[in-house]
Amino acid sequence: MTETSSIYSISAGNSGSPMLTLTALDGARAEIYLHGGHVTSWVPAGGEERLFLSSSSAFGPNSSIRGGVPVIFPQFSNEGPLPKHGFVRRMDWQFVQAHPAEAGVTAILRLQANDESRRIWPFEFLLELAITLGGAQLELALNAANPGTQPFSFTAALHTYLRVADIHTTALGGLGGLPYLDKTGQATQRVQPEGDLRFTSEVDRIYYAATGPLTVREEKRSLQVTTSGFTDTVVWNPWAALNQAMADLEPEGYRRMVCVEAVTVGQPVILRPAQRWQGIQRLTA
Ligand code: TA6
Repeated sequence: MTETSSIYSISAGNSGSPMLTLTALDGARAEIYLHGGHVTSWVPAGGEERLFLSSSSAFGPNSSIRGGVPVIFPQFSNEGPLPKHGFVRRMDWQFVQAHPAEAGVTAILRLQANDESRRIWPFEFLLELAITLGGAQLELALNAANPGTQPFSFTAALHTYLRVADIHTTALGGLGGLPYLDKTGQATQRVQPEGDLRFTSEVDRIYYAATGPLTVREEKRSLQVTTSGFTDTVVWNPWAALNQAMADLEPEGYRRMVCVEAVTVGQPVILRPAQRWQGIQRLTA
């Protein structure tokens, strides 16, 4: 299974699952499982790991990886009749190519409609994930196309798990004063007071029509999150009780993660035959 060039290699990752390693000339590095088209590690040039990956995560067929950047399509969460967060995070994507880019290095992964997807969702789709890294930045561009003859509508997300040293001393800037749907308990519409979001209990929020820029501030470092194409932002931390109930989230894992998600859920996208859509999330350390 090993395939190598100076900028990428494909080898056996956890549970023997095929894993692409991308390395830019400046040393920036990412690991991506073909299962789910799932980025699980990102280390900026001269920096340290910026993504959270649960040490209790499953990696096998039909499972979804807990951490990194799950690709959510064609349904965000339980907002529709399909399995929660859709199905592409559980499917094996195809590695198309990796090449040098102005910003460093880009890899392209692809997933298209197949017998299994048609049993769940009877539409023809083509997804491409372009992963570009170099310097202090990771850019993930999710491209969806409709090569079929029927229109379809979808919601989608890059469900990014950021690694933090301690959630108790982490703050998220860029959402102050905005309305959000609080999904902890009974879904309730609320407004965040001005200022940073701090974490003291479970957080599960959809900020509709909110796209940042956002800043994750920690005691010793910060990270900027920008998007284009996506319309909404979701912030999630399960906190202690839910963490305990999740077999694939390592003990106390909630302390070391926060999900800052680029999402399109408020207004589903309608793709007619031959139309394309693109959503991008950029992380800058
Ligand atoms: O995006 C936030 C969310 O929908 C939360 O409600 C929480 O359930 C999380 O995603 C994880 O979902 P998962 O299906 O991966 O356990």
